[in-house]
Amino acid sequence: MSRLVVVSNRVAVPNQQAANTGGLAVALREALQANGGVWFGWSGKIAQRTSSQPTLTEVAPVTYATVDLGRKDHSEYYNGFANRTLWPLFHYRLDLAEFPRQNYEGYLRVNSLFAEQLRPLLGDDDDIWIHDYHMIPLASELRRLGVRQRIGFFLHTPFPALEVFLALPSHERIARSLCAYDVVGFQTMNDLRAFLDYIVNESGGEVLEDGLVKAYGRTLKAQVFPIGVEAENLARTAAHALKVPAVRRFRESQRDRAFLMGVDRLDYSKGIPERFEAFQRFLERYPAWHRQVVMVQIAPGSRAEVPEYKQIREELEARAGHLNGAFADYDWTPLRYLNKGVPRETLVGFFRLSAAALVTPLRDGMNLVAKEYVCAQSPHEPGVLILSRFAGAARELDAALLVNPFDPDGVADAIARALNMSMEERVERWEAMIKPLRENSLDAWRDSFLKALRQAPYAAPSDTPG
Ligand code: GDG
Repeated sequence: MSRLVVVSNRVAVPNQQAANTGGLAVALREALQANGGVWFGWSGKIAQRTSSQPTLTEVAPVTYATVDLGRKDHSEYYNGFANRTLWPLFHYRLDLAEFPRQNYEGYLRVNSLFAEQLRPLLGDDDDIWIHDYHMIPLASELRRLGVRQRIGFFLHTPFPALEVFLALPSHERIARSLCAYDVVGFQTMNDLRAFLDYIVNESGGEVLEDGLVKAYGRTLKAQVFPIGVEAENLARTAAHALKVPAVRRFRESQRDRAFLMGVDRLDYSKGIPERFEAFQRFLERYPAWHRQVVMVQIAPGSRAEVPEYKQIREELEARAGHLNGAFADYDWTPLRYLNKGVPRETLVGFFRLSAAALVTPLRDGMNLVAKEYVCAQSPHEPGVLILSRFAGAARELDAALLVNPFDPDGVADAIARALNMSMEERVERWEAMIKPLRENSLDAWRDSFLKALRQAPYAAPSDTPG
């Protein structure tokens, strides 16, 4: 079996405090350990200058290769094009997307530099798996350097509808870069369809019956691979949840109150202000629930250097203060807003304890919180998932209470419905949701992507350009 090379913006180097040590990092590391390999990406450090070669950390059989970014590269590539152009655009926020050419050039420059630093680490039979919107041009840069190995790409975010994508001045180059891969993976059919729309209507390419794409002189496979979670592991952790002191303390402090839960990276795509508004509407319209219910929102900060993220943080502080000012009493605070992360065990414990979770992004590639929440429930007394129809997860979890996050009254009604739901209905909905989550676990997702990659090339020998 060939070696695997994983490339992602952040690298989970063992024994280093990395932002990225969740389930996904563990699943990728397992794949690397199976046959040996390399994990390449940004170190998370900002230096005076971008490193001229990667720092290598060997933890046999895996080599972790990380690059420090200079301030200008970090600002143009990461804060700039990745997080102020592609991220808002891919989440349908044209109002927030900015298109300075300098940032686009920085994005291409860093990708080309990554390609040059990765090239010498590659073996002839390696399979290369590149993750997410930060790295779209990497395959075409590697191909330019003569790399012929199989290269796959997985997009964790949505791929936007044609009319939205066309607003990107560099749409042609980005789409052409996607076609330099052998396999391009998306979270949902919606995302795949949007990409194929571009191929058919804009690239002059074609989509063949077996799902193959022919465009820009190449043949590749574009396919849906909905990312999963570690279902069994979460269930095991959740079963011991009440042993976690923080979880027990919280339960004791709330006596018999029902508890609603939200967990999101602090990001405007997650619909947190809209959720606070919906909770406020619920309190206004369902006064019988006053004192009987508490909502906990956990929102660790992210991308703090990007102005839109500072803004949303301030907005949430103001809204939380306003809501509690209007409704709290000396012995009841309806909204607990924590602008920090909590340990995973505690989080899973809160999932288990809560009556319902509000997962209401305005747009989300998948949303793992929704899936983790379901896995953490007790089979006999599960909580209710209130889920945005605009999260990729809504495709598989259609037995959740699906809501439109732009409609606060509708979400308020869903909260009331969740709190009043019979145990029989809760169990029925939960059983319908847990089944696909067990079948399409995180490991199964990883393995099916790698299987598709290892079946490349998809072109008939006579079709291969050059
Ligand atoms: C991108 C796409 C797609 C959150 N707060 C805490 C904490 N978390 C964990 C959650 C979950 C993860 O972080 C967040 O994943 P999401 O999927 O919800 O969202 P993004 O970060 O935006 O991820 C998304 C994903 O990639 C994978 O493809 O689903 O659509 O946007 O695992 O549990 N974990 C701990 N403490 C916290 O306070 N321990």
